[in-house]
Amino acid sequence: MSKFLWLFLLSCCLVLGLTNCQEQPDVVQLDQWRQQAIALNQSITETVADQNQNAKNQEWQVVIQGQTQQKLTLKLSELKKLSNQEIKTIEPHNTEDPGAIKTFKGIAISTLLNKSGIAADVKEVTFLSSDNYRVTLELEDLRNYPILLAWDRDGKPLTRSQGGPLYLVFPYSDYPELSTKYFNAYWAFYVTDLIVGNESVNLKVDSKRFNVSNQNFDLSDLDDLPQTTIEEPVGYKIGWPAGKIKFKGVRLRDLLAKTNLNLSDQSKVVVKGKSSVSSDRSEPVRLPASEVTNCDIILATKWGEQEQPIPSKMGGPLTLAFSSNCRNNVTLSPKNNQYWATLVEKVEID
Ligand SMILES: Nc1nc2c(c(=O)[nH]1)N[C@H]1C(S)=C(S)[C@@H](COP(=O)(O)O)O[C@H]1N2
Ligand SMILES: [Mo]
Repeated sequence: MSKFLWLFLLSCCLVLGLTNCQEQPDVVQLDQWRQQAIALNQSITETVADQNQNAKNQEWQVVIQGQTQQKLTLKLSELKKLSNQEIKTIEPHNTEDPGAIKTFKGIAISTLLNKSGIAADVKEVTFLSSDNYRVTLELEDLRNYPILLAWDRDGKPLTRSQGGPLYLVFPYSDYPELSTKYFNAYWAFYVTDLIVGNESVNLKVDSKRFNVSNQNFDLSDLDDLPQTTIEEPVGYKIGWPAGKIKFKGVRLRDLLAKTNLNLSDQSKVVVKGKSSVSSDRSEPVRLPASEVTNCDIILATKWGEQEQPIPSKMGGPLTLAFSSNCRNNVTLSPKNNQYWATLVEKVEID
């Protein structure tokens, strides 16, 4: 653990040192680094949990979705049949042999995007990992550089502790300019999803206990429900500016009222995101009925003064946000940022 912390501090110094030549890092950048440190620490804990999970897992797959012509789901074995592209590059944070050139094998993101087809106005692609880690790259860069989803390093499949089964790899050695734009933190481990551009809202509400299954809500359904605005410091880990942010959306309790679900005192409202951790982990976002009825827990569809839609880059189009009137419950504080769910797709009551 402390080894990782030192590595992080070291990498921060390097990044700070580099950017200092041109400009001071701004508050947003500093906050991003802070968030990344938190995410990194969490990922180490989660890797152990994931490794246990992995023993009974089916084959790893990647889903390409969003503003595509078709949604594609490809198993690792299918990816291997599609491509065997190689890049040779240094790998950041290679402590054993810094500067060593490694040979990665995988599939270029551009190959995947050609297969799925993409809408004309797409500008960026977001990569989601099984631990809910997220990075966003510009489409132009994915077109211009052989950035890979790699499964093999120096002839061996990438293990979980090496970022496998699918690891986002940048050809730093051939294109050194990539290492400043997409620094170490962009090398995402355990990639499960590519979100092309932005997605539209598609929320399922489900309860086995109340015999309600899969009621679907799109953005206009949610916009038709009573709207609430809160202004709070965000608890999201990745991609948000620091400070207080305005959120607009629907209170969870107003959504549930619409589905005719009456919560009992024992009910729990479980909020799930796209990432597999939100379903697999031992501690999903489980909200006690009392909090859902007594404080403002919001499914946010818009953010900021301009009430903009929430892009994939920020974990949109649907995120969970907590008003300060929820803070008497410690688990709901922004410090417990696991509860600030992103890429929300499902609400379950049990
Ligand atoms: N899936 C996933 N990938 C991730 C992270 C993470 O938390 N989850 N952390 C990132 C950050 S902040 C850094 S600095 C590097 C850490 O790489 P290292 O463990 O090889 O030092 O991985 C990046 N990739
Ligand atoms: Mo990091």
